[in-house]
Amino acid sequence: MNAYELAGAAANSLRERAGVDSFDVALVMGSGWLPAADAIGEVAAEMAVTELPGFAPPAVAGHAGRVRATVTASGKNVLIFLGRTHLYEGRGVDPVVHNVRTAAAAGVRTVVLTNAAGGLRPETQRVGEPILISDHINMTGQTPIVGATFIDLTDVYTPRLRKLALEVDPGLTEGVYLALRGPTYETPAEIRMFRTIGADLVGMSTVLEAIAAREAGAEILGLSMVTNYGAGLAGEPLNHEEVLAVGAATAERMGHLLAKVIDRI
Ligand code: 8IG
Repeated sequence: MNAYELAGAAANSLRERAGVDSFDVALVMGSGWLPAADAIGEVAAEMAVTELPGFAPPAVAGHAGRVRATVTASGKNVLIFLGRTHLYEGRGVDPVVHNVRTAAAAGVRTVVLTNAAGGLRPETQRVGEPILISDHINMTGQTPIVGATFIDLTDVYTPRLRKLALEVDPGLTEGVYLALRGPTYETPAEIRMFRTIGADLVGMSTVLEAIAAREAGAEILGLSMVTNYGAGLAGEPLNHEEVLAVGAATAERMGHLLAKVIDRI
């Protein structure tokens, strides 16, 4: 079975387990975004992703990702992935984008990708702030697409969805997300280079999923939560308690933002 057939099998299993014929929207919840998942709607079913074909076992024992089928107030069927597989786990690209391919095979036409990221613009960005991803720079050295399939990436992060998010929360700012394989963080010299080439956020996820979603013809909304500043930018590194406190304080704003955007898609 190739990666696309495997996603089809996972989608069929998911449909059966959730008792839903087709899903409308998929949400991928990165670190810091999990509490926001509860604001989306009524939970219809939830399982460990490893109960579906093709999902990688957890990188950390006992921390398998979960997938939740949710129905919104307006009756939209939303698939929520709680956690994701990262490229730095060393399993290659296909397991990283299996979530998005499974969602697309289950009917999803809109994918919302969220993550936690390092902020490269402490002048204008606050820790705990959600930022709309306007574009990306893929420095993972990877792509989920094999062969002569030339995908246009002019509008990866759908302008219509960004506009919608800005209508729901006019205080949002936008930024360019730069992705690296990780798992190392950057050196201060690398952070200076990334600022110079036009990045506003740095992280280890999202771009490969975005490319796979574009290949599947889905529309994409991307959101980063700034949880720290890039190496060498802030005077003092933030402590973990501060980061968690800011995350908890903004979870409600995130949940409402996502719920409102999904209802207006
Ligand atoms: I949260 O500063 C988070 N994820 N590469 N650099 C990279 N990934 C991150 C960072 C960061 N912060």
